[in-house]
Amino acid sequence: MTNSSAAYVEGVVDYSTKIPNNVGLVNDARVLKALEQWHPGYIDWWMTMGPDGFQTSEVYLRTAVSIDPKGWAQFDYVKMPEYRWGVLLATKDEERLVNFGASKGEKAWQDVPGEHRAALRRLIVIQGDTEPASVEQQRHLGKTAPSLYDMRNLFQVNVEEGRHLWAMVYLLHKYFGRDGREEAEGLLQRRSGDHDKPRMLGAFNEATPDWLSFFMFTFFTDRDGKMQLESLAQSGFDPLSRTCRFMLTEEAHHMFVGETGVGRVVERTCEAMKAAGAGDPYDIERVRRLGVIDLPTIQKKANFHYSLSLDLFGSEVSTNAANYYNAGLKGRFMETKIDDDHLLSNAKYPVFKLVDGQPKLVAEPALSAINMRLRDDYSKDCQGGIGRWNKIIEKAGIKFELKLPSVAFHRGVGEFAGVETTSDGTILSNDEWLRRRGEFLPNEDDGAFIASLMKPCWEKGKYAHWIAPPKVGIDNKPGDFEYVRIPRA
Ligand code: BYC
Ligand code: FE
Ligand code: FE
Repeated sequence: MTNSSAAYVEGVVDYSTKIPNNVGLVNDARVLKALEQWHPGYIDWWMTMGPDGFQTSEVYLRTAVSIDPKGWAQFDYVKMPEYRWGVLLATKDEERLVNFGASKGEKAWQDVPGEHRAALRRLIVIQGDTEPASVEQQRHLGKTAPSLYDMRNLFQVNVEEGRHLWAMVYLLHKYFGRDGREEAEGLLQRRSGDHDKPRMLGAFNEATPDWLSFFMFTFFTDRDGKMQLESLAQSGFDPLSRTCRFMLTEEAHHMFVGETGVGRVVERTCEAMKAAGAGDPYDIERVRRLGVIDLPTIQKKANFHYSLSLDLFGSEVSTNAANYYNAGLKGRFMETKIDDDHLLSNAKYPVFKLVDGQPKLVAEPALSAINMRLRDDYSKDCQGGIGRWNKIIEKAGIKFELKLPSVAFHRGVGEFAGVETTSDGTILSNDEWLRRRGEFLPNEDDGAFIASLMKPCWEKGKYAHWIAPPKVGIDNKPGDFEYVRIPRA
């Protein structure tokens, strides 16, 4: 046979190098070496900060053998530290253009334009920082998994978030030279929730203490990930666009885990209420005695994760966002499908602002309101899932509706960072907020109750009492499939 470099075919994942990839690393000695040197630090991070207690378990995981849909979903048992984390980009479109901003109409950039170097590096580093952060946040959850099916989904999400870190680190090594290398090191140094070297964005320093939080996180926060990746997928910097397009195919599974996870919790609660003839969703004590999570507490968890995730969109009115757009670096959701000039020179966009102490819509220059627009698209996307959860409740004949809280509620970033409100956006004094906070956000009791349910259920085909089994297995496996093989201690 010929040497491996001759065998490299665009689009096919090359497993001959230590780092599986479809970017021809075999012909790119400098970057291959840089990534090989970064690899041990990554594994060290995975062993110390990745899933605690399951590094020798065999997990039924999905990996990519090629980037077309068929070659992508290959399943097999792997020990997570042996997972082949790789660099996978969507196929290159030679005709692709910069589709918005001042450089609109130019050929998409295959290299980093000098004047946009700092901004691009910053966007890539922020994106990269969230990926390992989420793995750190979720590292203790395996121990309380409500089933082997759920445990496997957690680990699938974790290894893919690890791969997303690889995706950003590849861009840093390939396109940013020495400072790229330093940033890649930094991504392994920061730690979620650490006092001295925290992760960069707020929501990624919060705890994910239980499985309902995990499902809410993958529903709400991974969905911010989806929206941010969608807008970076529009980037005029083509390698970033291609990277994000492939990541989005993985992201879909993360949101599936979140939506069906919460849906199954809701379903189980409704079933138990019906079976016991406990029709009042607000009789929390009674519902909890059934060993399931009451709907008002599920609402509070949603309030918490939605509000934290809204903060990830930055300020409603942002010059950073305007600059990124104008520079052609970060576009709008579905940019190329929008029918306008893609320059936003005179356009306006309605922004929710605090006017005379009340939340009101105010027309702002659309260019400055890019974050707000993406956030609105995000809220619409969230609303879809909420509607599907409500269908489950309705079908059970229970009078309760889950809702997204007001965008003014519990905010740490932007227009509403300085005020406290009820979940429907009525402004509260500080005293009232302190007194009523527990009506809107999980309080200590709620946390303790949920924690009391978090007992491992690792028998094949069995599910913890508080969550319904899924409709279908992963990879169409039967109900009693052993998704994770845990070695006996
Ligand atoms: N926490 O102009 P502003 C994911 C800072 S999730 C702390 O309002 P901008 C995933 C900001 O940096 C997706 N600080 O905001 C999900 C700025 O600092 P400087 C992650 C914050 O820049 C689940 C200042 O406040 N990807 O992938 O327009 C599992 C004023 O900023 C926060 C991205 O975010 C915050 N929440 O927008 C795994 C994409 N928000 O300049 C993974 C890349 C803002 O004063 N990032 N600040 O020092 C971006 O596009 C933008 O940087 C942001 C902020 C949307 C984050
Ligand atoms: Fe990710
Ligand atoms: Fe994700």
